[in-house]
Amino acid sequence: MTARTIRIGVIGCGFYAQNHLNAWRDLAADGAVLAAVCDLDPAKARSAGEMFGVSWHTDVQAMLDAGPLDAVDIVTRQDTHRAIAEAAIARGVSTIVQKPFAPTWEDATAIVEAADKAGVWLAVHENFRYQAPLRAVRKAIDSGAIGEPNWARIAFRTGFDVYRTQPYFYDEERFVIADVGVHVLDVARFLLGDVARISCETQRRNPRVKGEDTATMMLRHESGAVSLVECTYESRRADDPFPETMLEIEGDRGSIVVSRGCRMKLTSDGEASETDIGTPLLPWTSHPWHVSQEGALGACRHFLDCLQRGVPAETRGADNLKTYALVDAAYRAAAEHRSVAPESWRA
Ligand code: 89Y
Repeated sequence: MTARTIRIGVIGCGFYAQNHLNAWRDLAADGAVLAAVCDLDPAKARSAGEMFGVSWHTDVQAMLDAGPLDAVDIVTRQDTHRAIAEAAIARGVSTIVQKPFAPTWEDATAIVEAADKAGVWLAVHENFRYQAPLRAVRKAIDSGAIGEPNWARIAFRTGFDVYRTQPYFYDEERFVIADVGVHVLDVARFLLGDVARISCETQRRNPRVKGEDTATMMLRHESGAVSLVECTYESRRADDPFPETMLEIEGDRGSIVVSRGCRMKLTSDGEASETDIGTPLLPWTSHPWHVSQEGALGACRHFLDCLQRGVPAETRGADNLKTYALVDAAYRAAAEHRSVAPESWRA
């Protein structure tokens, strides 16, 4: 049976949106139809429209009016997410929202509630957990090779010049945890399960930025496992791993260590093996961004499959609120010098 086609409109045609556009095009054979693009900036909208051979718009309502669309993929800055998501949800259009979900908890929950009320499918484009290397780690854990994971260190440490392509970073009040910590915290949930409490120390090591550029967090998972979750844009090292996530996970039977270049060392009952868990470059990906670009494709592939089957995504709105609550809890923990239970202080 041929899979149902899903007509998608991409809203926001900026720097990172190019990856979503390429991903949807790559998924054409699986039933994705990139149907329209939209950006407030006519030059960006037109350029994406022409490049991908689809109609382009500068107004979201006009794009929705032109329809018909099954889904929108919102890849704009977070302060615009709520209004755009609500507009799509009001028309019953399935909605994918780029991370970070929204600037505030109130906005994020309002989007989830609007979708629930309207019975509309909603997902957050939280893409790290869909990267091939992190899927391979999850698979290794599921195989039972290391036993029950009970300790981990998950780190995104880089000195790569992220400000060149994302200059708004200089002015973010909530910076590295909200931007990339949100991914790493989601990975911690993905690999070790939900979190009972979190503590956090933040630093501003680069005087040119407004917010924190370094965070060192410690999590107690509901399973009893403990993890250290680190993120920084101020790590000066040769062989910078950007944008790979480095990790070490220990269980009662063994361990998993992922090092730069997507190398996974698996130790199981004293036997060690090493594998390459990366993937080859795609025609539209390049180093160093490849791992992240491939993760965006993995996320789109998962969303397409869920939309076709009519099932919720792993990173559905309600699930992503748990990651969002963890981000908020990290900021609160840092400000109040204590550990914070993400769910309870939200309750
Ligand atoms: O903004 C960040 C993200 O979400 O992934 C990589 C990034 O673009 C820079 O670290």
